[in-house]
Amino acid sequence: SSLSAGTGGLVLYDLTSSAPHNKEFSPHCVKTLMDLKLLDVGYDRQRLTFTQVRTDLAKRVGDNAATVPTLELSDGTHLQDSWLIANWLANHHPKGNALFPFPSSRPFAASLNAWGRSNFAAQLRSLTRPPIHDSLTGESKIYFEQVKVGKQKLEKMRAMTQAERDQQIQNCIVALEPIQDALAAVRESHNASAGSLSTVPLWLEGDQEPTHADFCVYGWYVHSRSTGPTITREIWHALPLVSQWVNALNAWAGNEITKDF
Ligand SMILES: N[C@@H](CCC(=O)N[C@@H](CS)C(=O)NCC(=O)O)C(=O)O
Repeated sequence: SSLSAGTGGLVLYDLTSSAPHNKEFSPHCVKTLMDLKLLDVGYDRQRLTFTQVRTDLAKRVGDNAATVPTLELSDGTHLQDSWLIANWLANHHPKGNALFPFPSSRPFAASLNAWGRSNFAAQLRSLTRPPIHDSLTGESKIYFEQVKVGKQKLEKMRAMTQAERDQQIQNCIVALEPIQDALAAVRESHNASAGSLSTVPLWLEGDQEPTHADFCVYGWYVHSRSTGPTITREIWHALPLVSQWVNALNAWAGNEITKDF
């Protein structure tokens, strides 16, 4: 991979479940993994459990509230937060513009981040938390149950009926409708201007390559994968353009990234 002067010697601190699963399930870390792939930046990837984030990483960055993704720069400073990292890469990498190629790219990606947190995640949460808890071990499992979610809430999620689960799945599909609409709009404007013979755009901003906007949504797809293949398929392959987009991004991400989902 091509290292430029500004982006050499990077360390990415990323979240994982405990060995032997080593699952990638953090919606925010996925954005950074994909940003770095788009720019073909080399880095040392340090995959941490919740407990390691709360102890080792917090100590390293000198912040008890440390979160991942955290990017450590070659001068030892740290960028915590996927949005800050994306903007730093955009400003410091020679091809950084690819993350936010248009004047509308930052507001668009920011709106997708808000959609993820306040809209999609609210519907998905009760489906992902029990299986994520299952994939953890030791201190991380206890932390997730008692501090992050709460024992009673987790038990309530586990006790959901099939009908309640199906309702949550339907709510997730409804929450994905604006994404389907955005993909449809990109195609429409492509067909209006470029004609039907040129390649149909696959990505949310209609460009040749995916952009940070795509990664903001893809992070939630990866997070959904913790529910297992059946629920993932029900949610993400219900709407045809979203389904195509997911398949295209999985292929683009490649096995090195997708093997951990
Ligand atoms: N604003 C942050 C959110 C990061 C975040 O919430 N990270 C979670 C993992 S997805 C975390 O580090 N959690 C550690 C903990 O809960 O102790 C971003 O987008 O980077």
